Amino acid sequence: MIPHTPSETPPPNLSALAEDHYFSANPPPKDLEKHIALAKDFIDFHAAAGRRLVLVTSGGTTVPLEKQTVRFIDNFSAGTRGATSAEYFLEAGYAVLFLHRQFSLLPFSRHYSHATDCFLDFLREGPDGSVIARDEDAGKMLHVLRKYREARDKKMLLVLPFVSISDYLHELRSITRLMRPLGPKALLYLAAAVSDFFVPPERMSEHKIQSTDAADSVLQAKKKVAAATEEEETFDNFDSSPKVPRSKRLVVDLDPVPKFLKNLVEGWSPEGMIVSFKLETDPAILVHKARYSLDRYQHHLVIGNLLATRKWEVVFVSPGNPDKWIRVPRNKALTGASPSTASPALAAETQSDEPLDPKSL
Ligand code: 9Z3
Repeated sequence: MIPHTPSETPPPNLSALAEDHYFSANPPPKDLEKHIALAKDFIDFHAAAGRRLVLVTSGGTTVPLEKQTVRFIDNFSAGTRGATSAEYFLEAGYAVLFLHRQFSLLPFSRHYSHATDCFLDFLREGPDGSVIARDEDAGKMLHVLRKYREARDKKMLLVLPFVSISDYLHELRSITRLMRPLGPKALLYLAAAVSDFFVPPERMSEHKIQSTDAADSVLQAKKKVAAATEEEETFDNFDSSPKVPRSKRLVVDLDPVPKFLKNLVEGWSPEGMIVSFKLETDPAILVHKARYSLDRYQHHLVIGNLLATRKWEVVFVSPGNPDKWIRVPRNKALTGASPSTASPALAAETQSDEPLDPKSL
């Protein structure tokens, strides 16, 4: 979710003070310490081998409306870009730390987890009651299985989940700080669809937001009297249903998520190579917004994409270079292709017309 601010007034960067405030006001995910320990082992192991390591972020972040969360705001991202790119990075020799939205697509299993590609459709019953791959699918399945096993057995892939925007930011900050000793061998590939708005904890309801006043007598006897007399008769023309009293509506008031990219570039990972993604829906502003982001945060590459065409075209925007569009034939995009050694394309979902070498990024 990326807002277009018509005035182009930059939202405030997250100063060190604001950073401390954000991370102390928004509680960390309950598994953060466990994730940090796993990430540290993984990073140390690959640092000792002198290997390049990429942090791939993938999938959407939720915006909880309640502390004990029943409802949340979400976005469209399935994690296809992140999961696909992770396979290409592995193919190119990178160790991959895959920070993804819980239950979004994962490298390798993504080939068999869409509703249209359910793994059960690829299996059949053998004569002896065993379960085997269908003949027509066995070749590709074996290829994916071997790649998956190789990554797992060589400890090349660490998969860590997040759910909410604050989980994501806590995880991102902790992991990128751990990656600092890798210096330029650390690559950050930020493909997660990160919410720009959130409900700050001081305005977040502890319990499920109520849609009726049925519980008022138990919970808020006094408040109920005030609400009934004052609010139930309050109407406004805020939207197209002015006949609904305000007390019966859910009006969601969101704050901007502090811009963390500056802190990441300057503080959390000053030597790492940083690739961010910019998503827009309006083609007229995509490149401008990507360039604006690059100028503002001074990192290495912004990959721009449009919601409608993201599966087959992206634009690379990098300092001192002309914009570079990478396109794959539409009918080849997202066919579930696995990377081949010949084509370690990074940003596109399948092989690009102009394969890119990650070393050249
Ligand atoms: C992207 O633009 C990704 O390419 C997509 C991938 C989310 C479109 P799918 O998961 O989609 O394959 O369905 N990510 C957006 C990254 C983002 O939100 N960037 C923020 C920003 O530009 C923070 S770095 O402000």
